[in-house]
This record gives sequence, structure tokens and C-alpha cells, in this order.
Amino acid sequence: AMLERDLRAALHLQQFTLHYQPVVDLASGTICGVEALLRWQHPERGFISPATFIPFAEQNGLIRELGEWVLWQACRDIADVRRRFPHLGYVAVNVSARQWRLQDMSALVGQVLNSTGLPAQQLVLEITEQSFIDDLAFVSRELRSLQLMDVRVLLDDFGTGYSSLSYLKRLPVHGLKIDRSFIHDVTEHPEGAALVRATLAIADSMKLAVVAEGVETSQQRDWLLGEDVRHAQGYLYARPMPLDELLALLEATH
Ligand code: G
Ligand code: G
Ligand code: MN
Ligand code: NA
Repeated sequence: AMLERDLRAALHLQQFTLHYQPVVDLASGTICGVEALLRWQHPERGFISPATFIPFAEQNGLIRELGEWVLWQACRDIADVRRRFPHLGYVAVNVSARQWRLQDMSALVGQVLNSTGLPAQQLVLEITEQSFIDDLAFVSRELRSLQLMDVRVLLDDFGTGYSSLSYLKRLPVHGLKIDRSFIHDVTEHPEGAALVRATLAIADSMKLAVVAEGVETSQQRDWLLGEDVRHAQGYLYARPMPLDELLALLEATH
């Protein structure tokens, strides 16, 4: 209850910030986009992970306001960054499964793109399979509207949910992000490698883009390069960082 009350207050007290983690081209190491990740600096408890407070915000419906804030802030930030670094690429924003029911996502996205000036091609939404559990038809229609606007959608945490394959067949998604638990295993056991190879074969046959998450070692990178994976994200390249650090990194590498 205290967390819930604090969460409400935090939005008004501006205790939330976004960090950005680069997504890189594996072969060249160049940045092709960034993922926006929400951070909460609580005045007494210090840093609280979104893994802790997002589920609360989903339960009490506050995810609507929080999700809107994230989308506006990420698009504003990155539209600004792109004025200085036009080659930055896209910003990926996480959308909680509950948001689809609580707001008109495609209308919101249209409004945000319009007023921030971020081109639709530079926005990626990361959604989870959980989004389709309640109403597959409804969410597919929303995804289709987003696709018509040229906004790309990636299935996040791929492989950790249910019925991935039946959803993949029916949904207009641009690609998938292979969950970091699978990437961790590729160099640990042959079965881990086999599982990711099978996922890559499916993605390839369905013409889906792939991003490997949680790449931490050069052995993992080399394995992925050997499998022709193009895009990756992980501590090996960069951790999520505040906007000013992202700007410094872009300044240094561009
Ligand atoms: O960044 P970190 O590893 O702490 O994130 C933990 C979890 O919180 C991840 O599952 C991530 O997808 C989720 N998360 C981070 N930022 C956001 C956000 O802005 N919105 C939603 N819905 N989830 C987020
Ligand atoms: O669920 P989602 O993929 O949105 O979660 C992204 C989360 O993964 C973020 O909280 C981010 O901090 C975390 N993350 C990003 N790269 C790495 C990595 O290389 N290793 C680990 N353990 N976590 C990572
Ligand atoms: Mn994500
Ligand atoms: Na993930």
C-alpha cells in the first residue's frame, strides 16, 4: 500500500527518469537504436527496479499514466538527440500488456509522434506475449494500425511466454528479441545453442528481425556472429545509461 501511494506521488514529483541502452550492429559495433528503460529514484528507499514496481502499477491501473509518461519522454528525448545525431536510429519503448486495455495505444502513439516530430520509423514498441492473452483480436487490430503508421513492433522476452509460435503466425510484428536467459545458455550447453538456433530458423523463415538480448561475453558475441545474428544488446556493449551519458557516447563515437 505504501509503495502504491508512493508510486502515485512519484509521477507528480518527477522521480522517474529514463535510461537508454544502445542496441548495436553486432558486426560493426555501431549503435542502431536505444531501448528506453524506466528508473525510479525513491527519496528514502533509493533505487527501485521496474521489475518491482511495474507489477504494482499494472494492478492499480497506474500503468496507464506511467506508460504515457514513458512514451512521451522517450520520444521527446530521442527526437532531440536525433537533431544532433541524425544517424542514431530508433528508440524502443516497452509497453506493458495491461496498457492495451487501458488506453487507445495507436491513437496515443499517433499523437506523440505528431507533437514530438519523431518519425514513425524511429519508434519501436516492445510488447510481450502476455498482451494477447486477454483479447488477441483486439490487440492484433491495434498492431495493424501501428503497422500502417510505420511503427515497428518487437516481441520482447521471446521464448519465455506461451504459444509463441501461434502468435507469430497471426500477428503483424516486425521481429523478436531473444530473451537473455537463452543467450546466456548458448555457450553453456549444447541444448542452449540448439534452442536459439531453432528460434533463429523460425525467425528467418518468417522474415522476422532478431535482436539478441543480454550479450555479456565475447564468446556469446562470436557465437551470434557465427549464426548471422545482426543486432544485439547487452553489458558487453553498454549498460543502460542516463541521457547525458548517451549524448557523450554518441559524441565520442560518431
Ligand atoms: O531495466 P531493467 O532490467 O531493470 O528492467 C526490468 C524489467 O522492467 C524488464 O522486464 C523491463 O522490460 C521492464 N521495464 C523497464 N522499463 C519499462 C517501461 O518503461 N515500461 C514497462 N512496461 N516495462 C519496463
Ligand atoms: O524485459 P526487457 O528485455 O525489456 O528487459 C531489459 C532488461 O535487461 C533491462 O532491465 C536491462 O537493464 C537488462 N539488461 C540489459 N543488458 C543486460 C545484460 O547484458 N545482462 C543482464 N543481466 N541484464 C541486462
Ligand atoms: Mn524490453
Ligand atoms: Na527481455
